[in-house]
Amino acid sequence: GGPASLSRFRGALVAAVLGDCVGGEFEGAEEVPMESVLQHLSSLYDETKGNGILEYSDDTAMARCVVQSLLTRAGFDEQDMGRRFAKEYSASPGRGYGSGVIQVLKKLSSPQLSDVYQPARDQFNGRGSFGNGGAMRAAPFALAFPDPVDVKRFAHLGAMLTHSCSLGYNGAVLQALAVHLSLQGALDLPQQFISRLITEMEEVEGNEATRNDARILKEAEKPFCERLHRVRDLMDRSKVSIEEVISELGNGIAALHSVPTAIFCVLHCLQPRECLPENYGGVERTIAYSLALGGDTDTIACMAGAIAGAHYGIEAIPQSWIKCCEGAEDADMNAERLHMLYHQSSQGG
Ligand code: R7I
Ligand code: MG
Ligand code: MG
Repeated sequence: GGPASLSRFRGALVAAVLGDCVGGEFEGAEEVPMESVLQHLSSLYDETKGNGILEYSDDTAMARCVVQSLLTRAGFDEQDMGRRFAKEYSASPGRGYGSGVIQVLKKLSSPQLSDVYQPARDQFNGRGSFGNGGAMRAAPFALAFPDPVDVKRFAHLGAMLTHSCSLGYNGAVLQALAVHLSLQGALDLPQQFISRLITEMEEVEGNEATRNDARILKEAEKPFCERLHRVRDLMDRSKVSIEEVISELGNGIAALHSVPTAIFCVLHCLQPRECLPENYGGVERTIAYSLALGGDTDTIACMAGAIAGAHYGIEAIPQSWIKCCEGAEDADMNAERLHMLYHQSSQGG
């Protein structure tokens, strides 16, 4: 489809859920042989196994709250979104949430809470979390707002409900921007895509809060920009090993060690790769490759899935995968609603 087509919206939201559901199998595994990945994925082509056998985790649970809140409020409402996170957590606490964020989610359910951003600020001795929990649920912001200024602003605020460290929320901004650009068809020109992300993040990271956090955590002055340059270096190379990707970009639970990695997975899988089956389409390649990195596989595959799905569209996703993953059909329906909201706002209504 063309820029911001319905197919791209559906692809983005559905592939994010698939990445989470199929990635759960390997979350936390240090090394994942591609053989194991392909074996795991082969069960998804078996139509008889349908009916959501693979459950989604916190990544999708929270993204669903973001979607519902954006749709119900027809825009960003921090009180509503915070309440939905808290309610979802108390209804299904066993979705594999990060160990720190649970405290925030418990505090968010308190009726006495006056500042909805305060619980997140109290995390990790007042520094806030740099985990990837803000980024893992950032894609819907790109599907709700056509203007990149809004995408950045609301992805930031939406992440701040749980992640107040700049290395956490800036990861969410980066992820939302990547989905935004991909929706516009920007992945047709990969070099330009990465350059635009770097230009955007130069501005996003050009402030005191980012410099402070980076200094305290001993990172480069603009941590995400630095990582995006590494992504560019890696994508220029003809051969890159999994080990190099892990050592250059990471595969961990910090946003800094997973969002640039997810972006790399998408870029690397734009073309067929020797290590991946020839009959795989782009979304399948991207998700399979993300899982083979090990580490935070559900989250990296979820984020890479959203970006890739926005590029290839829903037609690139096997029906049998959708049937096997809990919440994938819901995501498909919600994508249509977000598509309407997006095009309403772009008409100034
Ligand atoms: O970021 P968050 O929501 O976790 C998301 C991850 C995804 O992989 C999900 O799939 C799920 O498995 O969890 O949860 P947080 O608890 O905010 O952050 C995750 C972890 O990052 C924390 O439990 C800490 O181990 C680590 N972390 C920090 N450690 C030290 N200092 C995050 N921020 C800090 C910090 O400032
Ligand atoms: Mg998870
Ligand atoms: Mg995870």
